[in-house]
Amino acid sequence: MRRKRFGLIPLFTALLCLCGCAFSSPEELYAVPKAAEDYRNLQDQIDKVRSAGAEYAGPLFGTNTQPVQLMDLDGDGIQEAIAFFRATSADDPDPLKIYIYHQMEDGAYEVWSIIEGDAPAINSISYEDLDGKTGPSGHMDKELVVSWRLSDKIYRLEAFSVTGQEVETLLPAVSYTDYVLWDMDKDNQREIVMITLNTVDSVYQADYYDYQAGQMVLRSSAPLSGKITGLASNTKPLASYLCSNGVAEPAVFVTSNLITGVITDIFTWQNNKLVNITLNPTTGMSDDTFRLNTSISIQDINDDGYPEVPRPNALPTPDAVSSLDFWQVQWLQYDLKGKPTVVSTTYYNGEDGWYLVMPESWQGKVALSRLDNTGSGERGVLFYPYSAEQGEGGAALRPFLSVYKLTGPNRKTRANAEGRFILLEEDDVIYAAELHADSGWDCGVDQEGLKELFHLI
Ligand SMILES: [Ca+2]
Ligand SMILES: [Ca+2]
Ligand SMILES: [Ca+2]
Repeated sequence: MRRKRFGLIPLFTALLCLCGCAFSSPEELYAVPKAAEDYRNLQDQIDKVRSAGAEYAGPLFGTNTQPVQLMDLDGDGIQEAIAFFRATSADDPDPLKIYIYHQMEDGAYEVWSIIEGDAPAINSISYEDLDGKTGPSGHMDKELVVSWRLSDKIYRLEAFSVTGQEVETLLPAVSYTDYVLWDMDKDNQREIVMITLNTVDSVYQADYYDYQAGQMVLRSSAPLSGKITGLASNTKPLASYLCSNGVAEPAVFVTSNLITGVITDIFTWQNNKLVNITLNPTTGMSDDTFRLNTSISIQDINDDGYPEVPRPNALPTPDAVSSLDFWQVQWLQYDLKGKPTVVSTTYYNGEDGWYLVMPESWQGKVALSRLDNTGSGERGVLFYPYSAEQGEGGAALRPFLSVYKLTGPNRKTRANAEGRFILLEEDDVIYAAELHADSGWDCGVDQEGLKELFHLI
């Protein structure tokens, strides 16, 4: 067996007890429930490690968090078992152990190799074919992409290839803030796009690592927007596509915090370079994507498979020219050159979980206010005709539309109150509306039209 040691500066000598819960059933421990005999065979091997002084220490985050996982790493059609341990002895310089077990023909398991790490915990693990190789039976092999967690802000990414008992390091441990695996260059194989925010050395960039001759090689880097303070906590880097001249182009959307709002950088692979397509070279910022409102996230608002970047603008209320309570959102798609196109404009009500597509004729001509009666389970938004020229007090006295979110036992009665009609009904919520003929403004939308414009978030 070959041991692969993962060396780190011994900054973190104290072991954090991050995985103290007691596991009870095999289902909690194993990625895939196994036949009783296989389970016993594997358990025999695992018990040896545990009784020699180790505890389970599965990855903390991501989709693969079980302390025992099954994956065909060498592409021979037989799943290996990957088990995660932490040595209980404080003297062990590499307390984290990733055991890779191979199942033999008689069903018994043997240890193929052990990957060791000097970190308090494993943050996450991914299995990905990075090298494009296939195994003995023609199955795709899988590499291990391990994120070692040194602290709650410091991670290191390392990638390993497992061929039989041989473990090779494809990517030596690199500090990073977040990463995605995505096929950026359209060769049907994913690369690593690593995001690094290092405020100490002022490094804010995305790095593109691609497989070349046995290594993941840093082929290109591109800057993130300057002045960012960290990645947005409610929007993870998103690996997806943008639409350029009708063609789907791989792209990574990275949303970061600024002191006053959020900003999105969009990265694509063009002419053998990683490009931040939204970055304004003059300001060093993706200015066009900046937004004050941090709660409205990138999403595929029009269901066409491409994510849209929100551009929220505060809407007027009857009392104020602008308030931060009501937002009209333009949803933008960017092409490869970073040119935006508005694909939809909505009033977005994150609080009540719905949005309304704003007809062209309403834009700049609507003010909003709230009419909530939380005691009776009624949350309402009123739409008023509004004239920007008049500014303050430019809203009419009477609304032309009310939209209600109704909850509570008598919601059905309230939804059917005179003048109201139902937009959408769920188990314990009814969304209803009322068009007011006495507002003096023809909004150009009838009941059926409004139902089409109304959507849940
Ligand atoms: Ca295998
Ligand atoms: Ca690729
Ligand atoms: Ca879309």
